This record gives sequence, C-alpha cells and structure tokens, in this order.
Amino acid sequence: TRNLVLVLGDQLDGNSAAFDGFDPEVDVILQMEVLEEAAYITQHKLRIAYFFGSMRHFRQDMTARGRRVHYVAIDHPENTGSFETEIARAQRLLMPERTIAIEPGDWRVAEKLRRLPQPPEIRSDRHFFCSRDEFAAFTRDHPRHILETFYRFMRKKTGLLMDKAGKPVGSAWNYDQQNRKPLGKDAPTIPPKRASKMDPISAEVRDLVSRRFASSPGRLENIDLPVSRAQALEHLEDFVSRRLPLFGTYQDAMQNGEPFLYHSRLSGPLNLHILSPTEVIKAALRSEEVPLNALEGFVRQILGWREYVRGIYWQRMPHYAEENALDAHLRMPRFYWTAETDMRCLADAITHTIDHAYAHHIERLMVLGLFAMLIGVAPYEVHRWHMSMFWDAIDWVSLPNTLGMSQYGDGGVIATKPYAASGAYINRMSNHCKGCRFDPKKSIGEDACPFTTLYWSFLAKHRQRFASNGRMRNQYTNLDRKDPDEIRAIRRRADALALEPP
Ligand code: FAD
Ligand code: DLZ
Ligand code: SF4
Repeated sequence: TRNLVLVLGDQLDGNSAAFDGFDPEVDVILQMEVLEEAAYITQHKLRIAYFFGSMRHFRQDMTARGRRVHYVAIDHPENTGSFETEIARAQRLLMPERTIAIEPGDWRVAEKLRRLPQPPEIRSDRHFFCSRDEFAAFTRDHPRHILETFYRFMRKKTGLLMDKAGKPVGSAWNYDQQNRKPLGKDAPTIPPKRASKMDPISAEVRDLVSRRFASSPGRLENIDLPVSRAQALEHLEDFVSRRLPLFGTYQDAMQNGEPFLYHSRLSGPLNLHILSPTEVIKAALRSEEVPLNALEGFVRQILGWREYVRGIYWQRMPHYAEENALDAHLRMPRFYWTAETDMRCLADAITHTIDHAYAHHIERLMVLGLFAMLIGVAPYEVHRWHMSMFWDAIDWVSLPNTLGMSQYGDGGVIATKPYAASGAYINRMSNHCKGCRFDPKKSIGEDACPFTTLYWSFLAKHRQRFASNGRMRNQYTNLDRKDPDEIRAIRRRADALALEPP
C-alpha cells in the first residue's frame, strides 16, 4: 500500500482533500467503527445508527467507484475498539508509506491522531467556506468579531446573495423582523416529515444497534435519516421545494407535537460531510419560489453561524471547554433523559429529542438550553447531554452552541448577552402554555411558570455582571419595577425549583 487514507465518521466526502492524488491501484481507505466513540459518552441509539449507517453507505459508494476500503466493523472479532489501536493495527497490516487524514471535527480526536507513533499527514478541510487560517486572520482584523461582522465578511468573500454592485441582494443584510412569527391559527398545514427509505444496510445497522446498544438512551424507531449521498440529495430537494419557502417566517416558532415544522434536518448530512454547504446553498438559491426572507435566513445559518462557531471552536480549544463565566455547577436534571416533567414546553422538546435525536434550534436554545442556564447547570454538562442525545452533534458545533450560545459559559464571545427569557417568550412563540399546569405570567405561587420565576431570579442574581450591558437595559428596568419583597419571594422559589424541578 502506498497511501492509507483515514476517513472518520464525520468525513464522508469522497472528494475531500484526503483524496487529492488518490490512486486506486496503490491507495487504500481506512474506516473504523470503534466502541470508544459510541461509549466515551453515552449516546442516543439513533446517533450511533446514523454514524454507522452513513459510514457503511460511504464504503459502498467508494467500492462502487473502484476504491479499496479497509473497513473495520464494530463486531469484527479483531476490532480493538479505539482509533489509536485500530490505526496502528491497519498500519501494521497494510504497511502504507504514508497515512493521510483531514482535520477531524473534535479536538480530542485531533490530539489522538497527533500523538500516534506514526501520525497521519493532516490536510486542511475544504468542506468549509472559511479555513481556520482565514478565521484567525478575520479575528485579527476585526477585534470585535461578532457573528454579524463575520457574516457580512463571508457574504462579501463568497459573493453569495450579493448584487453586481457589491451590495446585499434586496439591500438589507437580514430580514429577522419578518422571521419571528408563531404558527398561530391560520397557519398553513405543516408538510409531513420526510422519511428516507430503509435499505439492507440500514436494516443491518438497525438490528446491530438494537442488539448491542439496547441500554443506550433514545428510541430507534424513527431510523429514517438520510444516510447515503443519494438519500441526502433527495432530502435536500424535498426541503427546498416544501419547507424552505416558509423557513424564514416560522424559523422561531414552536408547536406542541411538531418537531420539524419548516426546518431542514440537514445538519446531519452536512456535519458528516455527506453534503457540502456549497451545494446546499446553491440548491436553495436555484429555487425561484423562495422569498428573500427565507433564503437569507437559511443562508445565514449555514454561511454565517455554522462557519462562525467552527472558527471560534478551533481558535479557543482546549480551554474553551472549561469556561464557566456564570460559575454554574448543577448537573442536568434527570427529566432531560425521560421527558417526565410537568413543564409542557420542556416535555415536548425532550420527547422530540428522545424520539428523533432532534429538536429544532429554538427548542434547543429557548427551552432546553434556557432552563438549564436559568437553574445554573454547569455548561459543559449541558454540552455532554447534547452530545449524547442529538444525531447532528459533533464537538466543534455542539460546544460553542451549547456552552457559548445557550449557556453564556464563554462570557459573551458567541452571544453578546445571555439568551435569558421568561415563560412569556415561550407563550408568544408556541401553543405550549395553554395546555400547561403553569401560568407563564406568574412568577410566584404554586402555578407560577418555572421559567418566569427563574428568569427574574437569574437577572437579580447576575445584576453585577449584566446591569451595565446596554442590550439588557429594558430587562433590568422591568426587574427594578418589582417590589423587593416580591424579588425575595421569587428568589426563594427559584432556589427550590433548581433543587427540585417540577
Ligand atoms: P435548520 O433550522 O434547517 O438550519 C439549517 C442549517 O443551518 C442547519 O442544518 C445547520 O447546518 C445550520 N445551522 C443553523 N444554526 C446553526 C448554528 N447555530 N450553528 C451551526 N450551524 C447552524 N447544530 C449542529 O449541527 N450540531 C449541534 O451539535 C448543534 N448543537 C446545538 C446546541 C444548542 C444548545 C443550540 C442552541 C444549537 C445547536 N445547533 C447545533 C445549531 C442548530 O440548532 C442546529 O444546527 C439545527 O437545529 C439543526 O436542525 P436543522 O438541520 O433542521 O436546521
Ligand atoms: C460519533 C461517532 C460514533 C458513534 N462512532 C464512530 C466510529 O465508530 N468511527 C468513527 O470514525 N467516528 C465515529 N463517530 C464520530 C467521532 O466520534 C468523531 O466525531 C469524529 O471522528 C471526529 O472527526
Ligand atoms: Fe413552559 Fe411555562 Fe409555558 Fe408551562 S407555562 S409551557 S412551563 S413556558
């Protein structure tokens, strides 16, 4: 063997830089299913199934292209169960002149590769619009490198949604004010969930996971995720034609019993590199029926947020994982694994997570993440739970979103203020509160909404840090209208709620 080309579970792109100069006569691909990656934190059955299913379909695609794949399946008798030992075993077996890989998506794995006795040559990952070096240069040139600055920089750099004169198409950079509608009574019918078909490989993986990972969290029934390149492309087309036109309008909406609404569910195929962000954006731009508020909103998520959090991750790891600006130390409440809570919004978002290894962005941020921040869960614990439960979680994207955006653990790098809100926000954006035993308007009393109690208590507790933040002025003005006795009662109830959430 001349080159041994490592393809990790989140690198399933046959045209990645690892394949530059690939010669099928003398080069071999190495793919490994290893127990350590499914066990270093406990993981949702669908997440394990999604990785194994996608990896096995990638092997099939590569073989069909005439490339040789050395594939170590999880139940191969000689499988030693970790990347280090499996790479060493393959190197002994195949005796390559060189081992090649692209940057992994996890700092922990990158360190493992770096420390191997025969470390691979690591190539930069072309999947992303912005390389790590470019991001470093961007932050050097823009000391206040918030998302909005980065996003405009990326629009100009790529020319996406820019007109010939170099101005943003439609002459505004964003249409957020049009993108905050709740579903409401006269909302259109939500398109049915798109399910990818079961094929023999997926069936084999389903049986494997139900046998070997029976005690892992989550349900396996909804194993209909796009695992192959062909399925992912169909899924993309379906999204563009049926959901994208209303993606913007209902981007922040929540609806009881409706996990997907107008969201794309493309994070999985994107993060495993089955689809490239360029082709996803191009598919969206090709459609003529998509209004600008939807198009821009969608492009911003992929060209802006996705690239931005990756940049921050690689720039700030490893210390980023330890940041804990609000000094929060609780563990995740037990109901995050079971959905057994009286809080209807949380029960619904957790049910989506258990059933689909998925919740959409606002559920992750303004329900699941918000409650954890308000009671004071340690930010890394929230990230660990998120890594356990979501099909699309990879360290580079989960950590900045969870620890940074949702928990304010990084002290304001990703978000310039904490995403703190009361039950009133959830009530405005969803239909959860009507059927809930709590009242979103109340902050004290048996039926007071825990979010509302905890919100005021959070503001009072962190007054020192946030009262001078101009973007939080209104929030503090409202807090200051409250009577000190009421605030004392709120804080007492908040302490009790944090210890024993209902
Ligand atoms: P859509 O709403 O259809 O959005 C389209 C695409 O935009 C997504 O597929 C995704 O690729 C991209 N995108 C949107 N928002 C973000 C963002 N903030 N960061 C990066 N990409 C974004 N996304 C992940 O891919 N993996 C994670 O582990 C992850 N963890 C998160 C944890 C928390 C606490 C929060 C608040 C957000 C997290 N996100 C994560 C971002 C976002 O919630 C998901 O990308 C999105 O919900 C995936 O569903 P979708 O594909 O239907 O997204
Ligand atoms: C998440 C995951 C799982 C469950 N299993 C594997 C695996 O068996 N083999 C593999 O190559 N990758 C797996 N992954 C993804 C890794 O945990 C990790 O996210 C990436 O390797 C980082 O590049
Ligand atoms: Fe959630 Fe509070 Fe509304 Fe109940 S009242 S659904 S706990 S926001």
